[in-house]
Amino acid sequence: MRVTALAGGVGGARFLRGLLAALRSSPDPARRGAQLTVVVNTADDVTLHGLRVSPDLDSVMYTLGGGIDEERGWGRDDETYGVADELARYGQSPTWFTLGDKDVATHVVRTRLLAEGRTLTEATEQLCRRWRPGARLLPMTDDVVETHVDLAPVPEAERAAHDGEAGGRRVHFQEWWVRLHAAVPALAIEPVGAAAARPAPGVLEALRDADVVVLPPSNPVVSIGSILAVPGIRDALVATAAPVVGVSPVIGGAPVRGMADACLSAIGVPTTAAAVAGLYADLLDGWLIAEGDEAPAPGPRPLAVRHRPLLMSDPAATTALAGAAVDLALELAGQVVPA
Ligand code: FO1
Repeated sequence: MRVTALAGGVGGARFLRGLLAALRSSPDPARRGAQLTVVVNTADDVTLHGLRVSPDLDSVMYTLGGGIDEERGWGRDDETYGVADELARYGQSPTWFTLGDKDVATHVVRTRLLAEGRTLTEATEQLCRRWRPGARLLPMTDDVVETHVDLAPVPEAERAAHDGEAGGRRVHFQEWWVRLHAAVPALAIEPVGAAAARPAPGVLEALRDADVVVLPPSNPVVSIGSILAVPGIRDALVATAAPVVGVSPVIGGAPVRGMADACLSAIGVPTTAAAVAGLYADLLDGWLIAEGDEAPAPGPRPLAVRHRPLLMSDPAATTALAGAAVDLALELAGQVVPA
């Protein structure tokens, strides 16, 4: 069985760990032996201090490989910050994005491989040789895509609450997300470079040849939305014979985690499970939503909706949620789902 997932960072990575646990612990031998391929968002990537940082690839790699800081969901466990302290003493900015010492090694390796002419796919493969994440991690593209955010003007009286930001300018997604906590309204969010980007090698094949495709509860705008903005990926999802099953990142009008509501507002979409499903209406076959949330109105494609506990509060709950996504996919594929 071939399972392909799209993913962003923290939430996506946790879900994927549950997905691997659900597959490996299944009584069904096909699921136990399933191969997981993850197509990871790279539009959060940023160059800092000359180092190429791929936060979502790293969050997935460290989470599945056992090196993640569990509390934050990004960066390395047992981290120290000697390099960041020294950079600040040299007056190097930005200081609002902190690279831990162990994490820096990952960026040094990636940056060096890219400078030597390797692709991001090849650099990721090399980094994964150490981490053995139990899944094939593919960047969505080897081309540079970076999400930029148009900030609304910030009234003078409110600037102090936003780190002195006056707004009315375009910033990298990370500056909006990390420095401004997505609290300055975004007028537009654009994955710059996406329209000219090509899917990384293996991405379209992984979608075409999959038996099951899963959309974890990742940010529908800056994670899944950026992946879908790479020409060819959305079409491959529409065309694949595999059932495409998604998990809502919204429960009862609020994001499960993170600040997806700020991103949805920027594109004029309400923060509801039904509205998020609408963003995927052309490609989605199954949708897991929380008890009490409304099913989306019928769209262009038949959609099977199930109510399930969506909170990834502990590993058991996360495994059960991911297992429910696979159950629904196999039900839609016409396969009997063992109890
Ligand atoms: N998030 C923060 O809020 N502050 C940071 O200083 C920070 C550093 C960082 C370093 C490496 C990395 O892989 C991720 C890091 N993140 C940090 C998380 C990251 O910026 C975002 O949460 C993701 O890009 C959103 O998916």
